[in-house]
Amino acid sequence: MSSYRPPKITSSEITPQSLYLTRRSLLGAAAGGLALAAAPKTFAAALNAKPSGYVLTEKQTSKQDVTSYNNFYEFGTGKGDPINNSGAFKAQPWTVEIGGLVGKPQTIDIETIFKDFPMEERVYRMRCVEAWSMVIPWVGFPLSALLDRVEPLGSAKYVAFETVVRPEEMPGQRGLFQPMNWPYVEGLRLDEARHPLTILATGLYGETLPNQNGAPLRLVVPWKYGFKGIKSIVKITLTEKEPPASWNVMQSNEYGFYANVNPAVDHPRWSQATERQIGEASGLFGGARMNTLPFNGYAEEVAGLYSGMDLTKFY
Ligand SMILES: Nc1nc2c(c(=O)[nH]1)N[C@H]1C(S)=C(S)[C@@H](COP(=O)(O)O)O[C@H]1N2
Ligand SMILES: [Mo]
Repeated sequence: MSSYRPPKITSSEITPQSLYLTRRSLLGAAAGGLALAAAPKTFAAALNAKPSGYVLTEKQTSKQDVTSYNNFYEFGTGKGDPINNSGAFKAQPWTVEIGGLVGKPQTIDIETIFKDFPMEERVYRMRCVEAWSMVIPWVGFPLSALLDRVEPLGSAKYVAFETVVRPEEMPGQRGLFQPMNWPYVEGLRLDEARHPLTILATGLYGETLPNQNGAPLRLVVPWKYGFKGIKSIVKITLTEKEPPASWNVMQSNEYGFYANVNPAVDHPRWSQATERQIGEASGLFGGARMNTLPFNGYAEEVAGLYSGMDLTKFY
């Protein structure tokens, strides 16, 4: 039996500018007086996990928090809206259309995905651009396995993703206030999409994905800000040109296409140097803070993808 507590968090996690400025000066003044948790080791290839598994050894965010504190604007912009407003959403039956610059375009249903692709547990850190973070035990499979099946052409350089549009089931897509244009879209460079850390998640905490977390299939790219992890995917298209990405299109000076987690480059309205760990003991600013790590702690694995880029710049 599961009973979810009512969401206790206010609709916006974004630090108001006044508080942000106060915090910066406090941090400066305290000069180490505020204990920032030491950066943990990112992940260890767990000895007893499946050969390709990546398991983070940090304490996991509770299932309660992972499934009740969400960003999924199709169900509303409040953190509690996705769990409260997604009860009527039908994640099955479901099909994903894969096409564009591929040799074998096809539409795959979710049952086939579960049957054909062995699922793995991947415990990853997730860092939202709003400066909060979680550690989540996902269930999923490498995106590269799905890409192999459709046989990308040599001309394919990017992968574009689209979320479902169903105003009848998604209250955030109907009514007077529409927070963004639908469908929610995202994209990756093909080499990012093929990186072994990049997965399509079908579950968390050993169960199928709850609607609020992007059922039945969502992207997880652990070294990028959370908004790259597009939910409830219905379409994947291989392209030659960089595809549009919703937050980047809406506000390109605040959200880059690459959106790699980077503590050295602040968001124009708040610092990205530290993050609040959801569910940790309340501290001065409402949660334990730790230093944000370059590439969210996955630099060793992925920094090579960006060797030509100046990491002090915004992308
Ligand atoms: N379709 C869609 N995907 C989305 C979002 C959204 O609003 N719509 N929000 C993104 C943001 S900002 C974050 S931080 C993560 C949150 O994932 P979670 O709720 O599973 O933790 O989903 C991302 N994927
Ligand atoms: Mo986010």
